[in-house]
Amino acid sequence: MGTALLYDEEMTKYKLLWVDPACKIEVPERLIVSYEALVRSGLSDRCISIPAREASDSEILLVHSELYLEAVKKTPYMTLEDLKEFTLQFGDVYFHPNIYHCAKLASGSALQLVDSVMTGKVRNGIALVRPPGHHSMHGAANGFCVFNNVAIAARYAKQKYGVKRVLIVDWDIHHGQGVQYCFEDDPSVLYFSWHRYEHQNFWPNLRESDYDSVGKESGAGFNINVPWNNVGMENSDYLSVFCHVLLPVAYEFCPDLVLVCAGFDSAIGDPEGEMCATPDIFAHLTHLLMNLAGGKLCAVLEGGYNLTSLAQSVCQTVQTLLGDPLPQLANLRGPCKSAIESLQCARSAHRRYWSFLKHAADPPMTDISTKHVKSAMEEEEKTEMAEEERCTEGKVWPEPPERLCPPVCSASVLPDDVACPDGLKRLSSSKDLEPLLVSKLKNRFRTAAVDGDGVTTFSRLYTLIEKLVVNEIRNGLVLVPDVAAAMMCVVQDLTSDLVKRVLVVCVGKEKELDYITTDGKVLVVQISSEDSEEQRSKYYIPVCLKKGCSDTSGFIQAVLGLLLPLGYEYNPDLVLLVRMPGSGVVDSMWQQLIGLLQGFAKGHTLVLMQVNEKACMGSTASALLGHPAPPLQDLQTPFPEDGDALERLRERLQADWKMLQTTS
Ligand code: X5A
Ligand code: ZN
Repeated sequence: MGTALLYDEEMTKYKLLWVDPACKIEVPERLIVSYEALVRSGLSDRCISIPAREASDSEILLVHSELYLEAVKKTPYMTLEDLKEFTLQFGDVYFHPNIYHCAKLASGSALQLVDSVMTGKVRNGIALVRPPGHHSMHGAANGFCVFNNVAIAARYAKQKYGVKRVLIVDWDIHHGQGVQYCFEDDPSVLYFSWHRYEHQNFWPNLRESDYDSVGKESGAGFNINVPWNNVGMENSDYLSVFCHVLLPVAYEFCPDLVLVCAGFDSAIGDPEGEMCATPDIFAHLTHLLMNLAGGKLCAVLEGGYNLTSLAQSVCQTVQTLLGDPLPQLANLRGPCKSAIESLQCARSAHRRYWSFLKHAADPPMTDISTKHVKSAMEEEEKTEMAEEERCTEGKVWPEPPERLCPPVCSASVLPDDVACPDGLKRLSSSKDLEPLLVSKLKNRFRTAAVDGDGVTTFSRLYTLIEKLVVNEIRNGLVLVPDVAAAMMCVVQDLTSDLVKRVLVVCVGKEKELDYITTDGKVLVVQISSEDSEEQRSKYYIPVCLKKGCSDTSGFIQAVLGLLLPLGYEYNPDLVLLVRMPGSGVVDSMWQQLIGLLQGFAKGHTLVLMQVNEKACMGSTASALLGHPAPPLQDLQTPFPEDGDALERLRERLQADWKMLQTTS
């Protein structure tokens, strides 16, 4: 199952034919540089190339009016003067004799992509198209857009494949008002958009782009706006909104298909967005959506006007769709004040519709929607920055680091009588452990456990860790007789010299965990039914669920709202995932967890399981190999006391972990 790439040079063959400062950034080179970057990096060769086609009239009419379609149909025959005149009735858009043809190809490309994903020809894919789509409306072109490619694709998927729920994630820096209008009263399509807003002072200056437009009638709750009231938003701001707003709702919604309005004007260097998130953020945004809908994700290009930033961002997105390891994001310091206000407002506007947001705090005291002028806080936050530094032409940023795939994706260390799951490489030989290490191990286990087989297992495990560290192997699955003991030994003996920071995720009960160091070399997050109130270390974080790990609703809430932000801020070099025997964690949840954790430490995850838990080896292996996790269906309403406790835990930890902030 691969990744589809849709591209047709024909869509580079229209351009602005007169002077219009508002439109001069929408150039054919946008598509050319994006595609060339994919070719140069070798990524396009790894994709399955799918031909574009024109969308038919009836497909365009799924979203647009007959009157509008008939009007656009005439544009290929218009004179320059007629085209200018025609253009004037719309906002920030231009027409060209070939744009109608390109617009049909753009929409048709999105539909070809949906077909490829829905028929199982590919797992996911991207369509590089011009003109973009998300601003165009029922009867109007707008914001460089002629037909609403993604909206048409959503209706098409519902009609042709009987898709019940579509999630549209619009990470373009402009509000896709066309998409919002199309699905406002439709609970089968959940639309999420963040956008530069500046209290309605930024184009398209709509009141209805604010966080309080939540959808109408039966669609109430299915439209999520996160307005950015400042420029200069960074990686931390974007990830915080994903962890604390989009993902909880997306998991509760449980889509059958994910469509992305993939605009890259939200990246650093873009003259429209003026934001500061780096191109590698799109690797993570993509990754965080790839375990929804069983991996069925279609990205369709929208904006992106800094050619360098655009090309890099497109490559990061495609490389992630292909399953390559994620780049590490260093120095995430939490969202800025203005971002916290925005996400707090969005959370509170939606808490009545989504049980996963039920415990969200009230909106901040000063209701940000009423302020159409910059607050003192916003003035202070960004104005001391020299205008020149904000000026995007002068912005520089390092090229995203190379994302090298280790020669081996997944390896296993197993007792000799246990069969190795398909696709995993079994480690069977290993060099002898240093005597010092052996004596340490023997000491730890005091007697029986570490002679004979024990030493062999641990020497193989040590070999595995060494190979993870030098990027020879991406991840591993280890079966041991005693997970609790093995965990202590991995953390305290095997990794201490090799790895700077280990994130330990412990699923289920284990008493001794709090003995683990508190010097920051290890961060432990434990999810269980055990209440250990007395624990207060920054690096030992017990999460208690009333019904334990078998409560998938509580579990996924903890993962999205706590574990992910903590992991991003901690930025581990290795993730150790420990499955305590009898934890009760549901298989699909377990796979989701493994999938999501692969966003950390360049995918270096080590899974420790007890030998008698062979039953879940297959699903563990599948997740480690990068197969999408099955959706978490029929989630129950979480226990209110668990939501409360999680919220309190987050509040308590906010002083130490800025990525947990959701209130100002
Ligand atoms: C698709 C897109 C932006 C239009 C900006 C007009 N459109 N000022 O990014
Ligand atoms: Zn845009």
